This record gives sequence, structure tokens and C-alpha cells, in this order.
Amino acid sequence: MEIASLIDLSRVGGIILKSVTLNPREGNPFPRIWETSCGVLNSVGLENPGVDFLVDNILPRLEGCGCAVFASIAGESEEEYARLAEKLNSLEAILSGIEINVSCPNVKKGGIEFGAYLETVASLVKGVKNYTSIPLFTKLSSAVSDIAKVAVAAVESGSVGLSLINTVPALGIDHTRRKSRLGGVYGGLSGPAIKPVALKCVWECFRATGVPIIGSGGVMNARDAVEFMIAGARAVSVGTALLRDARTAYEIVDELPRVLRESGALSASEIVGTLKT
Ligand code: RRO
Repeated sequence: MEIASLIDLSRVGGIILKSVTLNPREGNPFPRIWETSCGVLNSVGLENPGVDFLVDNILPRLEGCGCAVFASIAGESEEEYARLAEKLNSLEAILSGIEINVSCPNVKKGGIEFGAYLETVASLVKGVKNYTSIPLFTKLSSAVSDIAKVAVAAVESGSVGLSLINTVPALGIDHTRRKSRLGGVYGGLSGPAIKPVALKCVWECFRATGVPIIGSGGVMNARDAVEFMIAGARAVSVGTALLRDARTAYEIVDELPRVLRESGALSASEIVGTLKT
């Protein structure tokens, strides 16, 4: 949400908020961020102020911000996801969608563990769908044996789209202390290192489902964004690049028409999923 004080949101297509849980969470021990040579490791541990704070204090401030707003929910049980959806349902005037995060790598319960099982994903998405009419986008991890199967399970259960991919589970080591770089030991890797992994996941899920995909994973510039579109992303989200400079979002939007022309396209929609194999 701090992003709203750094950039003019009306200049981007949309924002996805940090995942929220039913109750506030303090998150993992510090340090929580470590920059590697090819990306960033994080172990935030789902720190957030809880859904009631989001509903009362954050979402009202985003009404009329000039871009699409997506909330993101995460929980330790199917019931928690359902209750989160119920609480957000009244905000359909503000929310363009709800991301169901079943892929956080940094929590002991839920997170990536839920997203690994087809049955769990299916039942969780159905449960959420019972409580909201806001469009659902399930956020998946690449760290599963077959992401396309998980995507199909989410879509058949009521997810209108997908958010791909979450960070990749990883470990950074300080050799002088023989210790992890992160207080939570493991973390999630984001940034340029994971872009090829993310592109493969987007392409596989696009082919398997055909639903709208929000692609992410190492998008640093407009060329990266167009690569995600060619793989099948209908929208592209940017995370790690904004840590360095939030105005990268403007650069990507402004450069997009030129890079699309380089790929022989006049509009973003005509290039989605056009990978030649
Ligand atoms: O808060 C986090 O540690 C976190 C989350 Br919820 C997520 O979905 N992905 C990630 O890399 N970190």
C-alpha cells in the first residue's frame, strides 16, 4: 500500500495488495530480505494487519484510485479463506478481483503446502467461491510436480483466472557464520533468476486452461512484460523491480507499445499466448 505514496496509481493498470489473513500477523524473525546476485530472497512470513484493518482503513482509501485493485487472501485453513472472502465480498465496488494465495513459501501452516494438492486447492477455491461474487484468481507456486494440473483444478472449481508465479523456495547462506541469510531460514526467491521458470509455468497453464493469467516473476522492463504476454499472460505484475525504483512501473507502461511493435503486434491483446513452438 506504500506504493500509493510513491507512484500515481492512475498510470498503471492495477495493483495486487499484500496477502491478508483473518487476524493480524507479526511475521518471521529478522532478517527478512536478502539480495542475491540475481534476485531477492524474502522471508516476510505473511506479516499483515489483518483483514478488518484492510477493509476499514486501506481499501476505502483506494476507492477511485484510477486503477484496478486486487486483494489477496491467505490462511491456515479452508475456513479461514472462506471467512476472508466473506469479509471482502461487500467491497465489490472497489475490488476487481481477489487473489487466493495458496503458494506462500514462508509460513508453517497453509501457504505452499495447500497449493501442492489438487484436492485441497479445489475444495478451497469452491469454499471461497461460496462466499463471494468477486472474480477469483488463484496464485500458484512453481514448486509442484505439475502446475498445469493444479491450475485446472483451480479453474474447474471456480477460479476465473490465475496469478503465476509466487516466489521460488530458496536458501541463502553466510559462509562466515555458516548461517542462513534469513531469520526464517528458508525464503522465496524473486527477480530475474526466476523469470524463465515463471514463463514456463505461464505457458503451461495458458495451454491447459486458457483463462486470464496475471504473470509475474522477474519482470524488470517492458521486454520482460511482453515475453510474459507471449507465454499467455493477459496482465503482468511487477514486484522486485519496484523495490529498487517504484517508477519502473511507469517505464514499463510507457515502453510497452514500442516493444510490442518489435514483436510485430499493435496491441497487447493480440500477442497473448502466441508463442511459436
Ligand atoms: O509474506 C511472505 O513471506 C510472502 C508471501 Br505471503 C508470498 O506469497 N510470497 C512470498 O515470497 N513471501
